[in-house]
Amino acid sequence: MTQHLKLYINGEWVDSINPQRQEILNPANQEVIAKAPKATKDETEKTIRTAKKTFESGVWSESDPQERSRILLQIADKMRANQEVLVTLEVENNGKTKREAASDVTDAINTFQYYADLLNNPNGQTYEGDDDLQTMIIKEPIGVAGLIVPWNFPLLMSMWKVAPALAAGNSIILKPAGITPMTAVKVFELIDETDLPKGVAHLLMGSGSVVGQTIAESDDVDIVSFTGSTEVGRGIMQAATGNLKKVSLELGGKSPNIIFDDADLRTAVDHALFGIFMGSGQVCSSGSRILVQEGIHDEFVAKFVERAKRIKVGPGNNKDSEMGAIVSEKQMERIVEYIRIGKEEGARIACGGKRIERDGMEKGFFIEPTVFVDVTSDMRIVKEEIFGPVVTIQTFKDETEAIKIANDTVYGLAGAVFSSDQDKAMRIIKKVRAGITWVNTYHLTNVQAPWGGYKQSGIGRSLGTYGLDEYQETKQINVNMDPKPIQWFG
Ligand code: TAP
Repeated sequence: MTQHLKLYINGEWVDSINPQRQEILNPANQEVIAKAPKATKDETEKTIRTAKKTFESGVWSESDPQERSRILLQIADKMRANQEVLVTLEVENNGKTKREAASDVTDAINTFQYYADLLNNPNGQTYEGDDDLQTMIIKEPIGVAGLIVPWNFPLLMSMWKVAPALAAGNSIILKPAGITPMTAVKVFELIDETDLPKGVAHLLMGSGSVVGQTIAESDDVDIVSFTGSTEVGRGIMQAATGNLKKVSLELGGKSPNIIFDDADLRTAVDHALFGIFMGSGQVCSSGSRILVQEGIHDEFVAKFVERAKRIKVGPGNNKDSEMGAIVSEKQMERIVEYIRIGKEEGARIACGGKRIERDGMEKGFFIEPTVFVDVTSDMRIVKEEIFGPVVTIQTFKDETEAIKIANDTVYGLAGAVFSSDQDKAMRIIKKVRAGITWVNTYHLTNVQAPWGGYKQSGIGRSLGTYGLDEYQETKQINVNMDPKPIQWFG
């Protein structure tokens, strides 16, 4: 039976007054799994006002850090008890494999656990200055946090924002991507069972141009934290100028994966495959530009293509599937169009290049792992983010050229180097203009480490202590420890 989703406002599940519904599809077979409400501008504004009122009441914003920590742990515990349900929902709604979804759910739980633990640490600084002046530097919540997330990691991207924003004491409004609300709804059902005061956390489903835009524009929202495309991020920044709200942006990428001829080839091929084809390439930090040193190009391509051809593509809930569906027909068509552009630009397809419509995948959105060779830096497939299982392989002569090609992009999210010479690897990675980098590995990271990009890949950082800072104001309190006149005048 199709599930009818509701909005979660002020601690209640409510229908939208808008009769329109968004059909939520399983991208592996196009079955309708739910119908989601599309909140109106009025409903969004009303929710923002409620969030603001709750913030001003102090019920959460002035609560003890220990109390906030306890409730974050409640959420983590409830998610842990519902791990299987969350995995199933993520697979059904996003199309990713069970293995990928399970890893996302674990990481989401760890994010709550991490921020709960962080709240038990000492916070702030003190400084003893001249004239008996004692200065305290303290952190406070910002206010109402609007959290807007994309469809590629529906659960994880949401929880990377929800956990630190709540930890800091803010009131929050989460807007999931229109097509992937299922795991966010489930987590809010779990949040509803915890001791989080009503009115602190709200969930609004609806279109980006209505709900998202209203959040970005509102004078009553104090921070908008957005993950998504660079294009929409730019619009959000403009919309936020009215009240000069804080803007935190995690945007796109076109990340270089640099492989030197002294790298262990088997390891480099293996990690490069993971770097691009994990999540069907719909990952902001994907290693979508492989740069290989001249001497090993042919051998690398032969080995890489041989492995790419063997990747088992199929429905995410099939235990043999190694790469799942593309999230939507629209995204699949975008990827197919880029493959067409690549061919037109003169690049050569070494493998893949087509939609898969066989073996029970006829109704789903599946694309073959696709490798382009004979590419040049000026091609659109090398410059623009495709956000699918499509990779380009270029060559470079030496370190100088590797750096030049790697940094020849408007993005600066991620990058990797493979070499058995650690000194060289460090020299190169420090020159890659990106916020998330790897040496002899790809994608792996920790919740303790800040995540975000240089250049047009964003502003600010998620995770770690930096991730908490994003949702906090910093205040200095100066205390005169020996009050007496200073006689500045007269
Ligand atoms: P977007 O189209 O940018 O959508 C992201 C979110 O913004 C969705 O919730 C969307 O709502 C909403 N939105 C759309 N128009 C809006 C507007 N005018 N005002 C406010 N919100 C608006 O991205 P996507 O297609 O979902 O995701 C793919 C992109 O996200 C890729 O470029 C990828 O690189 C990037 N991404 C980056 C990261 C990091 S960590 N850097 C992580 C994941 C994804 P609707 O769904 O209703 O349109």
